[in-house]
Amino acid sequence: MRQRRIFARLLALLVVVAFVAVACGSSSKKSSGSNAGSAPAQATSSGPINIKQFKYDPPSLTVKAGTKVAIANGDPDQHTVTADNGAFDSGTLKPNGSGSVTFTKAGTFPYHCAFHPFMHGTVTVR
Ligand SMILES: [Cu+2]
Repeated sequence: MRQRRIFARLLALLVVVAFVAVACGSSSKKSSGSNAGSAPAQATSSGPINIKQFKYDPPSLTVKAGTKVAIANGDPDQHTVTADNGAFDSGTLKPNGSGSVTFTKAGTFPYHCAFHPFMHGTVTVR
């Protein structure tokens, strides 16, 4: 269990490092920092969905119909990924546990956490 957590952190770190590398590569010369704080905000991702500190990361993602998306719960609390309209439901994700949800119908689906209704995310299925 503990190893899994460390692995998840390493993975997250890798993603960050990769992202920074790409960001640096695209603006190879150090121009005086006029674009600090305006990182290209990619609003969508194909997953996985990470839950940390009662937030979904990324808050919105776009997937093809039929995609199974992994969910990692990094909180010491249980969560779910539940479509507002009931189209999908991950079921309970245990504290520091994981699960998945398969998106079958095309459309844009706001979702929430059944335990914490203030938690919101959106998935677009194509
Ligand atoms: Cu929750």
